[in-house]
Amino acid sequence: MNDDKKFFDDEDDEEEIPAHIPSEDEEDDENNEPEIEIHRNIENAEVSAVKGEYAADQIQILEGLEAVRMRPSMYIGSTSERGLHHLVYEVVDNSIDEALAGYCNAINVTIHADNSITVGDNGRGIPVDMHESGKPAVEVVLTMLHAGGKFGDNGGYKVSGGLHGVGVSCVNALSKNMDVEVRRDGKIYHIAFERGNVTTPLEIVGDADSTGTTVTFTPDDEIFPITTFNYDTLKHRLRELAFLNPGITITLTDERAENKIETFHFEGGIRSFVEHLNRKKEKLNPTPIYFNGRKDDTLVEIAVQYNDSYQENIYSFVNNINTEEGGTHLAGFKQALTRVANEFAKRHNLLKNSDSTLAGEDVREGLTAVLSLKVREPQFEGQTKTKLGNSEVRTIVAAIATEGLSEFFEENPSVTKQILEKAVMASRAREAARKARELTRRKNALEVSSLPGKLADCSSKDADRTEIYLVEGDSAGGSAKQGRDRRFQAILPLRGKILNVEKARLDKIFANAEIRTMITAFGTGISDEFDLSKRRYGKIIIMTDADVDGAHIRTLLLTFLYRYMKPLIEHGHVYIAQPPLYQIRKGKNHWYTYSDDELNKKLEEVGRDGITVQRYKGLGEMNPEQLWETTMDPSTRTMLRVEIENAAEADELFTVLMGDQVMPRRQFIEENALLVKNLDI
Ligand code: 0RA
Repeated sequence: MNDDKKFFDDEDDEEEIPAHIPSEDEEDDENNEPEIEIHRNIENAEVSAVKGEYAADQIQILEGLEAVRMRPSMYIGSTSERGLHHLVYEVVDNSIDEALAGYCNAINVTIHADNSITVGDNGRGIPVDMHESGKPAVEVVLTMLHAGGKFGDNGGYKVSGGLHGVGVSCVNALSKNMDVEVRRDGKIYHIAFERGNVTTPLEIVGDADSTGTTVTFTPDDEIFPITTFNYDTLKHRLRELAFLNPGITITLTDERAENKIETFHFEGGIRSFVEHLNRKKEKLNPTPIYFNGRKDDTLVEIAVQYNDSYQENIYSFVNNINTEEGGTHLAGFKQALTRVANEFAKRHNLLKNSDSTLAGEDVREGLTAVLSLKVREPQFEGQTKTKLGNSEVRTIVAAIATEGLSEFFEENPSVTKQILEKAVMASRAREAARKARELTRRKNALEVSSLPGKLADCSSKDADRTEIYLVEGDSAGGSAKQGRDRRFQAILPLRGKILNVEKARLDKIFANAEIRTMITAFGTGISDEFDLSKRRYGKIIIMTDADVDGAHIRTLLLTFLYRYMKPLIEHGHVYIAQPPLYQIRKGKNHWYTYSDDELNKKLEEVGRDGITVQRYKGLGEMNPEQLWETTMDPSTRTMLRVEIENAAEADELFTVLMGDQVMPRRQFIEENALLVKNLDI
């Protein structure tokens, strides 16, 4: 009995795989000819792990939970909000494992009014029989670190304990209270804990006519500085899990808000995922390209849909873990796409002599793709342990993708031509950009100083201390230049509107003076050539007026930084200055306020008589001293650091704000009107 059959129901559809696949980029080639089964268009694809027989004595006991409370970050990454939400994912992953093993199809997550969380599933229920230690298995599972034995040696894909390899026992250790209810063998069992210690031993509390596990926990405020769960953060991950595991229905309920409830269930799996990612874009192929296949224990699913933007968006997952740093699976996919696209383009004469070949990045312009793999023993590498290292996976994915893409291209020549004509345009733009860039470089070499003339640089060269202010307009630029501390603060005044990079290719971007100036000043280069270590400043601070134009310029700048210098944002180098909206004067005293609320509070406090209130229409109305005092002095200013909580959502935000479609933008503005009421209209 092999449950994998559910996933691949056309087992005998074996095909020849081309032995040689050209290598993409730096990766080296492997010549072993893989035996890979290719399967396409399987409706309701379902992934099932091989079932492992469970026995209470298979659970290994490694260590107690004190270690987790002593060093929580070692187990859950951090005790920040990220770590807090990780607690929920850890429990949910266990339920997902039950689903992958074929025993569970419903998971309910509830945020209670007191910020406790319940995760319920209809799986087999955590075993309750006696373990050799004399304790019931459920107690062992919840109090001993790494007590697993559920999968592992017995087969199956280790999904739970994923990113940090922990388990529900860690959640227990870091919870003020935990209540676990198991429905199994016709009975309801209950056990309770406080900070990982049993407070109510396992007892039967009723009869059950179903099976499953319900875990309720309250994160420990001795461990987590913030214990408030964010609905959208949980929603995002649960929806992602529902896309990746199509058989499952996941609900999320928020009892803090008037019983907000959402259900996630996607029969289409990663096809629906790709449609979701592209839902606000103009599509080239109306239905996503979908294919899957396997070799030995490695299962591969890929969905692809092109849109008319200039961005590439590939999301890859291994055992439900988002491999943000990519890895061998991603390299294999890119390699296949580049090769298949070039073959098609040559055969259909889409390339002029001068074009030679399409580069990988050309073929990925406007690409949205989701890769989902199940790998038996994944090796996660990289800084955040989200880069797949297994070398055999590259060949497997390349072969499956070559086959799947070739077939789609052959069967859909007109859409494919559209896609590849876009790639040809991208290739020409890239070539033009390269020439423009070389021209700039040569010019720079001849000039005395290669830095742009408008830049008022700082004297320090220590990129950890220095800052550059991007300032809207020459007059504010003037004030900033006079008000700054020139030892470590540089000022770059930006004139007029900068280019909307969301609607431009690389050649246009290099032709834009304001953008060229920034690239030179920052020192890092852009896109593929970006090099964080070459940055000339530690902080890039966007300082625009507090009005609609200022907001627009700020968004244009952020769009550019996000699309072409993303690591600057990812590493926390990008900030937004917060200039005051009002100055209040009374006699010899003065105060600044940064919002209407704050203004009213201050007016209450100091009394409204005799008072003058100045509303700053723009930065230019502040003199250099005022600008320093309110916005630039590191000892008193407040700034916002720009963070990307979620790449997919950030991408969508920029698409909506800066892209072609008017309706989604209008909708966004309507939905967020309350948040932007401070804008000067
Ligand atoms: C250990 C062994 C088995 C299942 C589980 C744990 C399990 C854990 C969680 C956590 C949340 N929901 C869960 N569901 C199951 C295997 C049980 C068997 O073989 O009967």
